[in-house]
Amino acid sequence: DFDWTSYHDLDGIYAWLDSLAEKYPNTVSTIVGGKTYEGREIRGVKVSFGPGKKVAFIEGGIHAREWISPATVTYILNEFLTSDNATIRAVAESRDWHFFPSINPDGYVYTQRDRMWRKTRKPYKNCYGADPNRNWDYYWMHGGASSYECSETFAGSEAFSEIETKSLSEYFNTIAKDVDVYLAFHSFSQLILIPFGHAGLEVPENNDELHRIGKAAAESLKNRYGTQYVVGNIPEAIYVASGGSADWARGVHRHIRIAYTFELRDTGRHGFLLPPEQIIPTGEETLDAVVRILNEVNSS
Ligand code: 0X9
Ligand code: ZN
Repeated sequence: DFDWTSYHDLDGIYAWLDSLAEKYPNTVSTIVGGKTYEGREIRGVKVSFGPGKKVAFIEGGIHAREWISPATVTYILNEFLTSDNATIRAVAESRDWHFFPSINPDGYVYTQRDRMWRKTRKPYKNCYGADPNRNWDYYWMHGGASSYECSETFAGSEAFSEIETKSLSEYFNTIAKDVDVYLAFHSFSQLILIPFGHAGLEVPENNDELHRIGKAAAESLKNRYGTQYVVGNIPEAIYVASGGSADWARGVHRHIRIAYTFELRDTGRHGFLLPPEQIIPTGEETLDAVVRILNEVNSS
């Protein structure tokens, strides 16, 4: 049975998504957002409590080894469906939601054999895979990305060279006009990252708003267990990194004003190998942050 006391493999996550569509047929439908080099589907769910809502898009697992990301995304999805907390309910029902817990499925499957795998699994000359968070077509290869295929930050042979990012971006383009919030979940470092990541220090037109809401989210997150997050634009808070998914969403679809990339627990003690005992507390505090972001957006 699906729970948040251990990490689940891709089949387990996909079976759980199917079970949600069965259990909540009026609210949840499964969606295919794209496909992978090895022929898998990038699967997700659409959650809709009624017509006429803006869409919030949530992605996890773009980096295969960051297991807390799919676990947290599924945790939040489950709470939106089951919580009877009035604040959570109001936020859940304020949007349609697209949840994609694991958008690099080939990589995630491969981490069952090679736990520290990060990239996709398409073969290149001397090595496998591109960094799918360097492969999106917005300022592609404009800093913090490598053209060497064996690098962990290999940007791919061109923008959208990876079928995962290309197909998911095409899916996204079909819903983009209704999207107003984009959230990407990674680990680790406890950061709330604001676009943009490419060299040159471009900031969004609503940079101040993104800082204000990001800080409010970090405060709500901290209120649960004292976990401290740093909020900032990508180059200052972490490093220059171009071709990221949230940058593409915010940069290409300029009406999507709210875009963040979370780096979840921890700050390095366990790193990518975050113990499963921390899934639920991470899920709870991250839900607090997401609820705060939506509450801020909905009231401004
Ligand atoms: O390097 C990355 O892709 C992210 N850090 S991680 O340790 N999870 O690999 C940071 C992403 C920065 N975000 C964007 N450029 N959008
Ligand atoms: Zn990552």
